[in-house]
Amino acid sequence: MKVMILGADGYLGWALSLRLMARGHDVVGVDNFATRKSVAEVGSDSAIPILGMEDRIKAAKDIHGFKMRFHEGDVTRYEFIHKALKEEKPDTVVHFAEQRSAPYSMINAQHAAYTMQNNIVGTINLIYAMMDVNPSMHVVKMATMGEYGTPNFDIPESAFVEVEINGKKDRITTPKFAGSWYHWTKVHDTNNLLLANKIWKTTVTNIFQGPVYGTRTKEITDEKLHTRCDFDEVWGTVVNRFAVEAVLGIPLTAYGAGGQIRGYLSLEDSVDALSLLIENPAQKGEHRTVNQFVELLSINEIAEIVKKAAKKEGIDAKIDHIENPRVEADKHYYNPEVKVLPGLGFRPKLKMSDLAAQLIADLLPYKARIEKFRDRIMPHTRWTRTENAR
Ligand code: USQ
Repeated sequence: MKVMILGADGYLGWALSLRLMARGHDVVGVDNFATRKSVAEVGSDSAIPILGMEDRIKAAKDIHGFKMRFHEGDVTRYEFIHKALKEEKPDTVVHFAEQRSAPYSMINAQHAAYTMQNNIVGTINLIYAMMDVNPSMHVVKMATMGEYGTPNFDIPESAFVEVEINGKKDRITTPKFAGSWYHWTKVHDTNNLLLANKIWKTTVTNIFQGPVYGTRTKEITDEKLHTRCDFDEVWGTVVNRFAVEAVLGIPLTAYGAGGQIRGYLSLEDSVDALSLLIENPAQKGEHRTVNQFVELLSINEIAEIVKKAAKKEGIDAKIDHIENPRVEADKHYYNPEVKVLPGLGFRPKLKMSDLAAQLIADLLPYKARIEKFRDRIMPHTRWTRTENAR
């Protein structure tokens, strides 16, 4: 099938491009390189060096014989995305082309507004362009588990729930209470996609994914094929950050009491699950909701896993509980439902405890490179407004 990946230069986008080509799909990438620029803006870089897009595509051809086309451009420009869809006529569009960092969105008013504009406008443009070019296209949209926040109820894998208010019953959208401007952009996208489905019967898979970690997939067999791996306080996610901290000998930065629970999955499991959802599309006119993660773990459990893995690599990692720069519950109930992916045959391959040592081993050769960004590790982007005013 022909798949267009918006955000093909990103952590997931590049890894998924390789996986889909390995599975015989025709892949067209789209990206405006915003992540590269925004990571440089906060004075950081990927822990592992990555090639530019032209060289990546050449390496994928030389090493695996994959052929990939690429359009450079910004999905917030309607004419661009409309033209790309019209020219390529994909069966499926995967939408990853969003600002994906919660801390980045919390820096100040400009960063909050950029995140809102970039993410919400990009998705609206995709909806309209798809309706104009091919209304039955399958849109695979990256949402986030963080849309729900950490509610004191079981999170259903469903866009709607039934409620009774004053004795009257109705269906409402599943309640959400996200914890950053970034996470709220995803809630707004979800609502906009639900309206498109209601009025135009669009075909959508909306994926509520938890934080992803790791450096490898089956196709990343050569350093020329690496996907990015961020670790700084703005762009790094917790597991990759802990692994880098272990490599640098910095105590693992557990925020607050460390009882925050999220649903984690490895990069390999993420691209595996995404491929399944692409190859088993939503029914025509269906808005399919998918909760995507493998293990529920607390920050304290992750810190212990990384500490143990570091020991295998000869590193004696320490764990520090530092003041939480975010406003979030660090002791809470968390129980999201997961039935769609298992129903499609998704079987996770490895747990974090199996993979953490490999992640650290993959980062060790780049210790000198990462060392240059040591001062970008400790959190200074705070959710409290005054301290970030820049
Ligand atoms: N945390 C630490 N120490 C650190 C970094 C993070 O304790 O050094 C904690 C955070 O306070 C939070 C948890 O780890 O409780 C997860 O934070 P994260 O930075 O790994 O992930 P998050 O900001 O939630 O965002 C990431 C991706 C985002 C995706 C989201 C899925 O950047 O694109 O939507 O994971 S989820 O978390 O389920 O919303």
